[in-house]
Amino acid sequence: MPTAWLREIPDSYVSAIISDHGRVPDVDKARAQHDRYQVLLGAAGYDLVVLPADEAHPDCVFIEDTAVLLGPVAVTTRPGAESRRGEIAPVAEALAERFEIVPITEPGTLDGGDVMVLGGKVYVGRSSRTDEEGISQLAAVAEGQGLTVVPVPVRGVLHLKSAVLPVGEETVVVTRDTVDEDLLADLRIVHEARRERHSFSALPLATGDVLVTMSAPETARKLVDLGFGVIPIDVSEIQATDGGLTCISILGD
Ligand code: CIR
Repeated sequence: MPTAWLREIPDSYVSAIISDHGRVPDVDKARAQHDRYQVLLGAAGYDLVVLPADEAHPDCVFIEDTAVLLGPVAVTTRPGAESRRGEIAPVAEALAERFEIVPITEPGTLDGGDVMVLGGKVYVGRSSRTDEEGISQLAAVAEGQGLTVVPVPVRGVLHLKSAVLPVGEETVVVTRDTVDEDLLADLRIVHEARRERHSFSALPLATGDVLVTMSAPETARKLVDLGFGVIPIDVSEIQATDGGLTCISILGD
């Protein structure tokens, strides 16, 4: 049975890191949206492991940033934002029941939101949060499993998966002018609709359907036209603090 690891939203979520594009979130509404997300994952057949919130870590709901699953290994990260480094331990403890834990160590930094595993390749965003050393530590694990690592410099967005969203085995939705698309040459690229810039996020499910943000209907329509089954969900209060649909879970087989 596929498993989804999630983390509850603390009251301190109002103090999450917010970029210039963001705003202070409504915590009650964020929790209702997070509940709905859990219902949809459950309906798609995922076994849910929901870790408690940590008031000392306002961004802890963004569990994706804390670990990357690569086969039998969970690479636990060293987040680029210092205020987030204390999020790792409880996630590592939960994942240790199923995976060998390999940590990213100082001085490297890596956020899980910068890592996209697709088609036998591991694309890693070089961003304000993930540095060269973090990428090379991740690459050592990935290459040991026969996976090719493709570093992808990202600009104007927080993470690689803020702008390059996998929606299927070989298809990604890309926000224009954020990455060199030649680096994604093996993949089919669908562009985010121009008037929905930075509104689209997605999460492909084990069922083959794709969760998509309700704030990007034109982009969702492009996917429907390509034959994808899309399930819209409102995560406005997650997007308010620069999150998306991938970042609030870690999905495993
Ligand atoms: C942060 O700035 O770290 C959080 N407010 C948002 C993290 C989003 N994570 C993700 O997309 N993987």
